[in-house]
Amino acid sequence: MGKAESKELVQDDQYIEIRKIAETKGPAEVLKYLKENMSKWKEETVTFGVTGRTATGKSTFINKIRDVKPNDPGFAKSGSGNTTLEPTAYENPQNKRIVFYDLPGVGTLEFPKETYVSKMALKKYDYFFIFFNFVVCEDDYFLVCELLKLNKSFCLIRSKIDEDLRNAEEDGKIAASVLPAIRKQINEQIACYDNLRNTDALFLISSRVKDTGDWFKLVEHIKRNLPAPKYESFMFSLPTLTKEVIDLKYRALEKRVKIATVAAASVAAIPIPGIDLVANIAILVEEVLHYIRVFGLGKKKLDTLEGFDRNQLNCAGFLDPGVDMGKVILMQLGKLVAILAVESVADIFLPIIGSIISAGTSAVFTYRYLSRTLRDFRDDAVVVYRFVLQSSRV
Ligand SMILES: Nc1nc2c(ncn2[C@@H]2O[C@H](COP(=O)(O)OP(=O)(O)O)[C@@H](O)[C@H]2O)c(=O)[nH]1
Ligand SMILES: [Mg+2]
Repeated sequence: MGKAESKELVQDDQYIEIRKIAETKGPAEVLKYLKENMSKWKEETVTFGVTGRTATGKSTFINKIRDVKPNDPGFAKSGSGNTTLEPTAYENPQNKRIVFYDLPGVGTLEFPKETYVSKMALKKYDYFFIFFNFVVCEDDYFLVCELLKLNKSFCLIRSKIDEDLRNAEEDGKIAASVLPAIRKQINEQIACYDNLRNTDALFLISSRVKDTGDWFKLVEHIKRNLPAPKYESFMFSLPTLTKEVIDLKYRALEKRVKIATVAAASVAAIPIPGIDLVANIAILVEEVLHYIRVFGLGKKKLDTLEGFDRNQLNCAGFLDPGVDMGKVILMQLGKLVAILAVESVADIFLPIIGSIISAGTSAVFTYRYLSRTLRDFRDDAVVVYRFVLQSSRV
């Protein structure tokens, strides 16, 4: 295991940089670099533009992707049939730097094509969702071409597929054939547009029925088209739209475990007696809190699930009011230390750690503890997701 991991780390740009800092400037600088980089995503702003004709499902989508319910602050009124007259900002309550703008549709009397690009300040957005109902119309295509000129990423969204699935059932059609048929029909229709032929940016979704549609593919498209820290920031505050989102989060957090471990090793290498444990516990508290938030396991969130027993979760020990996180971690660490054979941290992270310290047990425990906690919390997120899915089917 150690060897494969070492190889993986050597190829990673960030690790090459850490190694350089370790060799030239020493462990204190490594720690500083890591702390700054681990929270970099918090400073990222991500600005999404959501556009398309009235009643194509924009407002409903904007609520769904932020997990905002009808009585919550910032709920986007859906079904009003009103045309938005100016860009309206909807922040993600988990992270107010991630903003979805409901944009007026293009090609209306108020917003003719000629002035749309400048009036809407399209340049400021990172990514666009273009909603349509049955066909992609000339005005949608005009926008696509303008976005391409501006070198902006976008996707085409056909929403409400739960309705198609329901209708198909009523009509006695085979459910599995419904979505491929819709996709084929749309692809044939947009084949006349040079810039959309064979597009990889068409997604069929439902904002109403859980686990339905191309949500995962959509998130992957966003991943390919946003700079890494922006994507990370977006994804960390994404609700569990499908089970696969939990895995995406798990993989992104796994990378942080490695970084936190190097941070812990750097702390251990700073020759101030006593500081190592305190600083490492602080790193652990921060990480554990972060995992809880990312997986949507906070007490407030869980309290909204009627009838859910949170004591069944691995993270339950962290959710009691006024809990001392550091103490819980220390206790859990104590148990872990008792069952783990002490190995050298160099076995796990040879290329970097070798240049920081010769050996350090606290970094090993950081690695083992965080890996295990992350797996446990991922499993918790799956338990919660299954519960929500079950309740929505009752
Ligand atoms: N069944 C179903 N209805 C939807 C979905 N998305 C939106 N709607 C409904 O379609 C209507 C128009 O949606 P809305 O979000 O207001 O569209 P907007 O005008 O583009 O913002 C509303 O009655 C929504 O409840 C969906 O995914 N499934
Ligand atoms: Mg709307």
